[in-house]
Amino acid sequence: MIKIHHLENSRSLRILWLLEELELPYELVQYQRHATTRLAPPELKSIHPLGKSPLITDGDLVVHETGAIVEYVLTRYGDGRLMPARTSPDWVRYLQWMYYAEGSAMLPMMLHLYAGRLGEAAAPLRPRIDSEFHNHLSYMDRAVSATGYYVGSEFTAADIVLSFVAQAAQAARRLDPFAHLTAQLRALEGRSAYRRALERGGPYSLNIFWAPKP
Ligand SMILES: N[C@@H](CCC(=O)N[C@@H](CS)C(=O)NCC(=O)O)C(=O)O
Repeated sequence: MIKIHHLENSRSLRILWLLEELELPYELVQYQRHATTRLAPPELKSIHPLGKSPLITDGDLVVHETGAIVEYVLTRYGDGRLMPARTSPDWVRYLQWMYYAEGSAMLPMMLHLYAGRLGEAAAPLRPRIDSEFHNHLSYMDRAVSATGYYVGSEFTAADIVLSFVAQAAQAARRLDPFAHLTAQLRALEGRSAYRRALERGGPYSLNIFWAPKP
């Protein structure tokens, strides 16, 4: 059975959500962040040297990195669900979104997060961070404007993976101008599988990272 090594308030909720959508059984191992540094506890490094979450084990196999975990789970257990067929023209679009989420869209979120710790010293970075926020969020907003999904008119794992970007933007108070993305996030968070993942994973908030200081 798949075991999810789940760090609180993290990207890892997406993997619980994926398995809930697929109605696959899984074992959950919970990890708490350090109260001050917010980093993952050292025990995660005994599963994988990076010590990051999400992380799954399936028998002897250890898989890290959200996109790879999603790809592994869908290929091994998905029976064609939550992704377009490889022969479909939508498949390459799906692939792009899957890589884009962590490879590109998270960059402005992370820059914003770390620049926030520099206070005024980060001022020269601000225009670039802000323009990249706008660049990515408007691109994502346009993409979901027609159907509410990134790929065609079907809910896919790309919607799950990219939801974290929208949630981080929401915590940073940057999501409101993007009406389609905001509506999509609301709809996704209403899905019963998402609600079950939240119940199982425990309290979830990204405000501790991205919310602006009062
Ligand atoms: N691109 C990686 C990012 C993994 C990552 O940085 N996870 C964060 C949680 S959102 C983490 O484990 N942080 C704790 C730490 O760095 O100690 C993925 O999507 O799997």
